[in-house]
Amino acid sequence: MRALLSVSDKSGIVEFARGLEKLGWEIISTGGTYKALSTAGINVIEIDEVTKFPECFEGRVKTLNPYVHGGILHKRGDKAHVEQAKELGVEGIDLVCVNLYPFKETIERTDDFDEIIENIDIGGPTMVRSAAKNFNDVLIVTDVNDYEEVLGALENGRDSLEFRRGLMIKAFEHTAAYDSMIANYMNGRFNNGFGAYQFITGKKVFQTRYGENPHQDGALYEFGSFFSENFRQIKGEASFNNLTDVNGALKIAASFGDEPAVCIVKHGNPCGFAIKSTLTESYVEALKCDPVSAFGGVVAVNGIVTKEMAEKMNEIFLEVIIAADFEEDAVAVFEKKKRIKLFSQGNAKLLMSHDSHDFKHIDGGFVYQNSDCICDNEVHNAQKKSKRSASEQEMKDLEIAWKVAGLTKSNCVVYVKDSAMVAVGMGMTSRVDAAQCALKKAKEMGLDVSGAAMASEAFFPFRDSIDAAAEAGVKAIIEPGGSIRDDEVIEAANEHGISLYFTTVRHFLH
Ligand code: 93A
Repeated sequence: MRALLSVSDKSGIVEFARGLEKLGWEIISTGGTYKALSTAGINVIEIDEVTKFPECFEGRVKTLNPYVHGGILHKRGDKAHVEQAKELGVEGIDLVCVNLYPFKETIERTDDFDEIIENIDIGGPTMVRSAAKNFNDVLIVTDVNDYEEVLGALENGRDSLEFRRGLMIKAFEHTAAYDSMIANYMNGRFNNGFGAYQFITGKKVFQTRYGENPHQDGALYEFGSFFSENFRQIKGEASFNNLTDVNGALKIAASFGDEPAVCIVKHGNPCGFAIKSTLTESYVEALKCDPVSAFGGVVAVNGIVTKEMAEKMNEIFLEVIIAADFEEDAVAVFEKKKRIKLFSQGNAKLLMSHDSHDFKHIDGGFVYQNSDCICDNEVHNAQKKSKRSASEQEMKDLEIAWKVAGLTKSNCVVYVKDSAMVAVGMGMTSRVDAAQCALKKAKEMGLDVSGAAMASEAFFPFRDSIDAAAEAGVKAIIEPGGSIRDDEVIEAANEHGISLYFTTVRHFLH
């Protein structure tokens, strides 16, 4: 049996080759891999001995050769193939171990286009695809973390068809991800970043128990390594719905830099948010907005959960807490609660991946766009349209309301008072319904909205929402502006003595 080892990432390769050698395998390698293995005292055949052709064009052509690809691709169970291989002097290659030129590391390190081009691997993916296609007869190893398992399988005769099929799928996922990364980079460099190739592939992180409903299958995929690096399941297993809710909560809680922000989400939308002087206080205030909805909700904490905070959170049933991290004795607080799930990012503050692309599945395809960003300066640069100016605290509240509104399902209206959300109406088919529904709920919760700031993620088409807000005592409003009835809206604000600001930016979220 012969193995071809050609790897850029050489970690673990010596041990893997040694293991293969022990099992009686012959080893063939390309230049750098050959050097690493022979230096370690392993018996290796250099690639040009097989190709009968020198590595050439500065290494661009090393393994692109019929002795290599014929050796991998011919069907061992097909008499004609075997005879032809014999005639042509093509010897079988039964295991291919390849990892590709480090394209990702290169684009992260440099803008030098020549260097980037040289780090597009051609021969590597070709071998991976050949071996994966012929998985019936050939093992294809593309992951450094699989070396031990592969050796174990070979040793114990467990390299079954099923095992090889698993390696084959991984191999095609690997080359697909590699090529989409290149396409994505080129789109970024030459096409203003606009291109959907990034979404063609993703890497499976884990299977969820089921999808949105128990009769659906589900899994988490990542484009890069965001979840592998920043998502730790401290207690419990993340479900499909947990992951989408965590996404909604995280985005809001991570939108205010290092501030001790806490966001409570239910079914993807916020039902509590606050930034107070400590995380515990923020949680307590956030919960007041809608404790009924918060029951079984998902809480994102922009910082580290302490024991004190955990005890507070443990007073009601929460389904998920996602935090930058947990202190050890904070985790212990939840030990006895069976159903609560704790996820952390292992950091000091919450992290977002900040994808520059966004897409949504529609039956038969997907719609694709650049990601929305609710920028800090949208509030700071907002145009004052009313006679009255917002106070410093109202300005802070407007900023919170504006950001939360931009990350909440349209139509939405958000009311914030003293840095805590006091009312929210979202996902409504009319804006005035969103505004009034929020107020109705605040009343039910016994919350006083007077003196609050209010934001709408898209313009108010009529003055009715302003009148309703005034009646509830709202003192400052922020919205994009741009309605043909803006004058009416401004007039209403002035009549009621409300400060009104236009951002000129709309943040629909459907
Ligand atoms: O330059 S290539 O696109 N052309 C080839 O024929 C080829 N064969 C293997 N890249 C090629 N490789 C890649 O070389 C492998 O995918 C691997 O990443 C790397 C290993 O080179 P070395 O053993 O010289 O370090």
